[in-house]
Amino acid sequence: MKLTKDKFKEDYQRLLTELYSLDIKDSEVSEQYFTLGNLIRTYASNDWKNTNESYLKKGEKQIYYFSMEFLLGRMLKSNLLNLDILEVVQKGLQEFGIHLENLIEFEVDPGLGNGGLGRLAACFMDSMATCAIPGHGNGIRYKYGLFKQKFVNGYQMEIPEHWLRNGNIWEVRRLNKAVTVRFYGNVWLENSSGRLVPRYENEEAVLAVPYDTPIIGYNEQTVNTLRLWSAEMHPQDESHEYGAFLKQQSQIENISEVLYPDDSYYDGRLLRLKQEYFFVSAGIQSIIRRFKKKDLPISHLSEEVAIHINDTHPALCVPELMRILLDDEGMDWESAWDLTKKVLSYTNHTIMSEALEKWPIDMMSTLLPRIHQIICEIDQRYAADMRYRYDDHMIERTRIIEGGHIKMAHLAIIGSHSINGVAKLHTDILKEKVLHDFYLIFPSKFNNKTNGITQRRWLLLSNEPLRQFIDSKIGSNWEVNPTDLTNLKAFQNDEDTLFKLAQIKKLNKQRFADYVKRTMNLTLNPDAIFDVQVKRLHAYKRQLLNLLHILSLYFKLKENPNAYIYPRVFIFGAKAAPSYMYAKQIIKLINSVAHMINHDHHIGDKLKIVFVENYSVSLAERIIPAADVSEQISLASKEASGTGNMKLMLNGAVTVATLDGANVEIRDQVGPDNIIIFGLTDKEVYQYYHDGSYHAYDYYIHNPILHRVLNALIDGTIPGIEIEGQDIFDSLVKYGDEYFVLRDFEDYRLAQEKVDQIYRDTLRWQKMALLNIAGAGIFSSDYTVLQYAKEIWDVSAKSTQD
Ligand code: TH1
Repeated sequence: MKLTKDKFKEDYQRLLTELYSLDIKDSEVSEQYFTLGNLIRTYASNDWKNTNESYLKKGEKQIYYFSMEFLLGRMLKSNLLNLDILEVVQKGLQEFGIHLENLIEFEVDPGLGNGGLGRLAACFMDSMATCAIPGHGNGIRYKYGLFKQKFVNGYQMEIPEHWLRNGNIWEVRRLNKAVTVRFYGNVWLENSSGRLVPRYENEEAVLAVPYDTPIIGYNEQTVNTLRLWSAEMHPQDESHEYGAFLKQQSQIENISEVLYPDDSYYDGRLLRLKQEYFFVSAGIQSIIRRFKKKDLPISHLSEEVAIHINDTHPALCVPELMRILLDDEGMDWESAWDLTKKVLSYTNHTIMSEALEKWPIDMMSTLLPRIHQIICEIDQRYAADMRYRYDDHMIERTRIIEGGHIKMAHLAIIGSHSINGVAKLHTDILKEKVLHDFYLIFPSKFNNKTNGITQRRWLLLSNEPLRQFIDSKIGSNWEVNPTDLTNLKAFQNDEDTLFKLAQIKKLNKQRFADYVKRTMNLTLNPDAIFDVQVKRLHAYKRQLLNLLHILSLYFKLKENPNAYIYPRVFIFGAKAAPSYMYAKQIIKLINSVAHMINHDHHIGDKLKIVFVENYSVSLAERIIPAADVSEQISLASKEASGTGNMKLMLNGAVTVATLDGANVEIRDQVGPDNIIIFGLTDKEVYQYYHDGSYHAYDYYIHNPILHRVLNALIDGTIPGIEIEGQDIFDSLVKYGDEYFVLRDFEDYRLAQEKVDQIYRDTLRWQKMALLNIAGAGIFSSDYTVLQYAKEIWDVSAKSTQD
């Protein structure tokens, strides 16, 4: 938008006085923050209104992205950037003596997601608005987001995060758009003029109230909507006796109270199923109501609406859309089924079996009796349809209801026209292994959409020095067309460029070091290699492999204080699900090793471990620009894609990686010389599963370095980990080492020696860094959503140039 500094100052001064009856000089950060937030909203409000109006036209197909999680991060700076007023506002505030940075830091980071899945949804929101795709989010307005992590004596403690305490400047409550969602009760079908219609009794009605957040595109016109639903007491119930009222109120509000803190894990609790149906039903009802404003027959729904299911958590979209088409719209089964499949599409994000949702039949039939009926019918018709084409085993393996459970992935696949994986390798594994049966039955439904990240948050906002530097080399067109970053390749042998790149990295490392000094009172050497592993704590991601290697360096230095190791700072950030004991033990272990090494005066600057508390989007924005090395070391085949890997390369980190998830595509982009690959391949892992020939114990016995390191877990070397050390030791040495940590250890150690060697040659290292930045453009989520739009949702992005 066009805004001059003087106009901004005038607006700001007036609004602050209007809101708080104060002069700027007497205002505090909170007042300054809320004033700016309010002002940004008014600046965006016309575009929001116009975007919404334009979307009501016939033929303007709307995309709805259904997700349990939207991990947006702070929004002040990104809204300023996307409105293209960041600089004007910064300067205007400066003249009032206000530092924009302080207002940015004042905002609470809303943690409405666990990790990659939720952050992907947030990147997609930003990219859809930027690419002028009519795409909206649909989710839950959790009162408590992901817990706040604290370390107490090295153990993770979880503290509730009441992110709404100071209010939320970005949302609009729209009570007039509320809908009713029904649970429990009895249902039966009655004949009414030749048609079976459901009759209900004793249901529990919940009011779903939407809160809308504008999603501002970086294109001067589009403002899309993220609609999050909050559960409230239904007005019809407010006449109850007071005690009963309070009890029921808290039961109902429970539905949108808290985000389940599990990443890549299924915890089959009733409340979770309630949450899933709650936002699915509310979302679809509001979509249908909006569609009806277009005055088209319901059979046109698939021309006007696409609904995307982010993992299986919203898979109840299948029976819920069927319910509405059958019961409310009076369609026949076949037409409703055709339409449902045309509207819905599904993304699979994991092959980990413990993450696959399967709900007990009884739970479903009690909580959602009508939905249960519809699922049964879908299942029976599926089995009947297949009977002539496939044998009984195939049908049993693929049907929705089996062994007393409803398999949500099967429901999503059967009920939609598209299923995609999130990286090439992941999609291939789905097709060839995990979902092979379905691939045989529905080959044309399967496709790949490699994940992406928004270059706006992950470079323009969080790494201004690098942004300016790139602009000075290749101009700024890469900001809207990120594959233009490949133009940086022209400078790969330019010494001046490479030294400047090294300087920028050092500046970012110094900034992060200052933060660590301030918050943890730990001094870091900015000339050390900053080696980063930030992601959820999960056994398959193998933070343990990283830690065992650190211990090997430590013992090397202990045994030979003159051993020349290039100084390193190992940076960890990770939350563990509160009920995931093994992951929490690993946190305790990392903290204990950190304590031991950081306090060993003989080690000094050569090794440091920083385990940041409460890893979050805002912390990622601080850490990633300061990374030299990106640790992407999951067991091959387990990490569906990864997206931190993309953020880190975009900021010039060199990846140490297994050939897993999108690491494979990163290697293809940068070439094998600019990434350090190690470890088993997915094929080798499957071979081990097949022949059962992996014996972790042999590696413990035969590799002396590994032997020494593993013994340290149980011989008292590391203070304070008696129980954890033994349990982790046993998991690796005695109980099979599920994720092949010992198998990959030696290869990883050698890969890390390579890092140490190459880093000594600044020009060589910075050339790798440069080529990583140059190759990262293809991983912009702008391209990813454009592919979804064209190949799955069947909508074209409007040109943003007019
Ligand atoms: C993650 C995947 O583990 C990760 O590899 C991928 O990059 C990311 O999704 C985005 O596609 C997943 N997060 C969850 C969270 C839950 C269940 C399954 C997955 S898979 C709750």
